[in-house]
Amino acid sequence: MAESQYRFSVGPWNIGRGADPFGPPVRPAVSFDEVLAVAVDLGFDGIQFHDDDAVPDLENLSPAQIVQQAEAMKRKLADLNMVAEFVAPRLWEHPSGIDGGYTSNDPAGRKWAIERSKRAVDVARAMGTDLIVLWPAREGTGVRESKCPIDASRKMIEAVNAILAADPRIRIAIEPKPNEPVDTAFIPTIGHALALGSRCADPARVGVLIESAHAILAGLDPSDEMGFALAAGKLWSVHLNDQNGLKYDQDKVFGAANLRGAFDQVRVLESVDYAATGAFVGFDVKAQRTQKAEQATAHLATSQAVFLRLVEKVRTFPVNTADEMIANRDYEALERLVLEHLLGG
Ligand code: GLO
Ligand code: MG
Repeated sequence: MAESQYRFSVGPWNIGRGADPFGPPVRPAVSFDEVLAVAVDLGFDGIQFHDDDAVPDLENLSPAQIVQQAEAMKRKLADLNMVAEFVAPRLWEHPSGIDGGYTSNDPAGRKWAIERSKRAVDVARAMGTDLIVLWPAREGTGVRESKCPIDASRKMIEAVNAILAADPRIRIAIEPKPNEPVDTAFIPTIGHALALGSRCADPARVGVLIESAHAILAGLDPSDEMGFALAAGKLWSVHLNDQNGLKYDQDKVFGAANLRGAFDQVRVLESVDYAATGAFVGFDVKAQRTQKAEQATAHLATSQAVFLRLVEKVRTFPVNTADEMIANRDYEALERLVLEHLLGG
């Protein structure tokens, strides 16, 4: 049975201000230093970064200045015994990325996206992480006929190849999501991400980050998605959270909508001793809009607590009894065993 200790990570965007498409922010901005203090308090070891979380305003800095600031950030983290887990080029907020980055119909937009991604590689290197996360946010369409899906696939591969070529040590974890902000994304699932990776110049350096909610939005089971990636040795990070069915991306507390589904995700991670691989357990969770500012980090503490409780549930699961039931094809008994175990019986 696995006994390894998990390392947790979080991104600054997980302490949000409560804005949604129907209302403005309801809480004051939280500085990066405050985010760090929360992460330290929770005993997290890693910070997930967008490139401009690490180096604000990087579009207006020279490559040398970017590296200098990223190195300063690395030192700041090291002083707190923390590290950067990954860097993700934030392509979806800048005007040049309005029609998508790598698959934009505008050649200047595509060029910008690749250049910006190379800067993210510089940031990652300077911060001592070899992991780039690509969430292909706007790589898709709102109007299906506006882009050619065959072309899009080719452009995605070209972009991934350009990023791989920027640094021979860099690894890329693709974080697929089927929709939002686009209607239909070109890389909607883990299967697509892995297939894309296998067609790149160096498939060994392309893996995936699985977000629970994104799998659910694609109508898939997050633990099975994880299993599929783990079988290929490609699960390089996770964004644990939850999602109540097919609606907007909710980023709920881990286990909040489907506790059994959360148990199954922890179970699949435990089955391969994921903690021992050194990979982080990352959360991508949002505080409710109704939450007061001074209580706006409870969702992180709860996600971590639920995760750790579920680790215990997995480690104390009566495996032998379950195996007998499986051998006897008595899956109804297995169903009861799982439910009773989760209920504390
Ligand atoms: C949004 C994504 C987003 C990414 C983050 C890292 O749905 O989950 O939060 O994980 O920007 O690239
Ligand atoms: Mg995510």
